[in-house]
Amino acid sequence: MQTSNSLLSCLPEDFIFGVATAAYQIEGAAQLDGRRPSIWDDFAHAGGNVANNDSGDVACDHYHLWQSDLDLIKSLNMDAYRFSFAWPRVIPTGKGATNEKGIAFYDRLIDGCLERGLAPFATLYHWDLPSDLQQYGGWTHRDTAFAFADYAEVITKHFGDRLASLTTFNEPWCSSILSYLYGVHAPGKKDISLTLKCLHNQHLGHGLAVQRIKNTNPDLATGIVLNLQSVYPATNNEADKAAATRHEIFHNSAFLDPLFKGHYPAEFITELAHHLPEKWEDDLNTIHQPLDFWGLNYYTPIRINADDNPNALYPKSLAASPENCERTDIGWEVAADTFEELMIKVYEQYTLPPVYITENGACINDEPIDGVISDVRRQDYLDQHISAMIRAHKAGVPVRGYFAWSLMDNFEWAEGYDMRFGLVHVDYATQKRTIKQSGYWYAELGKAQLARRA
Ligand code: IFM
Repeated sequence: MQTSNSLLSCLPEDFIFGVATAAYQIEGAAQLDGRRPSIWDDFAHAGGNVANNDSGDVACDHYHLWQSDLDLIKSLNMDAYRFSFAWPRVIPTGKGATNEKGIAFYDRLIDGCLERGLAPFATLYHWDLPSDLQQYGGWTHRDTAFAFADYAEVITKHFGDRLASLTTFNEPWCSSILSYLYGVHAPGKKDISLTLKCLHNQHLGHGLAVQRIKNTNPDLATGIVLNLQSVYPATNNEADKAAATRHEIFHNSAFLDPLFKGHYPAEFITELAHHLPEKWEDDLNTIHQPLDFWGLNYYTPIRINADDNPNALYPKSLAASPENCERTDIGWEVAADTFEELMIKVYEQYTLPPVYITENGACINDEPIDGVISDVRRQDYLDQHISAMIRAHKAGVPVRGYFAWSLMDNFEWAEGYDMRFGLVHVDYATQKRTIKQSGYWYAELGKAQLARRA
């Protein structure tokens, strides 16, 4: 197997490498300088929703340590930094008045990126909906889509000329299906009807926001980040194959089709249209906006069995748990070939703009031994997946950049702080950062790419 470093010359010289984070996972300072609560503050504080009842109250204290964190990114030889704005820090009640201190924080952060030669790739929504909007139904209420578009305009007006790109949503699958159907993420509901309303209103919010961003700053590269599932039937039997197809429709096409084709999949409509908001058809043109790029977040494949429970909901699929496969410490299967296959397949099926791999990484919970973190399994994971991405590029996929998830260990949502995805270890008691072996390895890759441009 070729290593990613030996394959680097297959990429264009302007291909970028970066690291990614998200506001609620790293910033902390949750009650400081005018920030009001988000649904994640409420979900975490409610108790019983997050491992150890952890919360993002302090997280990595990046709100105060942002300068040394940006220095760290620079020391890893990165081209770019992907982060998200916290909506409740910028517009604390979700709509209306902006918060100058919150805006000043992102001014410092973005200027700090630019001073260090790091391209700022920003996300508007990485799941921290202002709680004041949730009181009125949050994403299940149509007004939230319009509040989101106003927020997009505020961000674009103030920061747009300094950003390398702006994406609307990070992984809308998580903020709709995982949050409203499986109840694993905030606000922790289990209701198919609310799920479909939330999913559609997020699509609408995306379309409205893209229009506002482009009206405000036509030059700002605009996109959306999807965590597409790479779906395989668990066996060769016909029922499992059919279930895998249904699963793909529900979990991938319900996002890709409206965004990139301007309609929902036919089977999805037959099965579920009665749960969509009234007059959903009228929104399709707004949802289907031209984009400059899209982002793909990829971690693991999913193997599917048919769910033969007569009461099972569409898509009547169950995730299988394959035996004897390599897994990361969060239990996710490692299979880099599936990443390459997904990238190629999605470009065969859709007419898409260029893609950035906006997240990819491994949960490996290795701790320091004598100050050294030898996270060999993360290094291997990254090497295999970057190699797979380069093979997809060679096969014609227009991939423009790769962001490792994550810069540093952080608040891993319902898993709290137990699960570590960082290239940099965080000691949460002291906030000490220690670059892991995988971080040094990734820094060498970044250095080799920089050297190609010298
Ligand atoms: O930590 C998350 C991130 O916020 C979104 N994508 C997946 C990561 C790992 O679970």
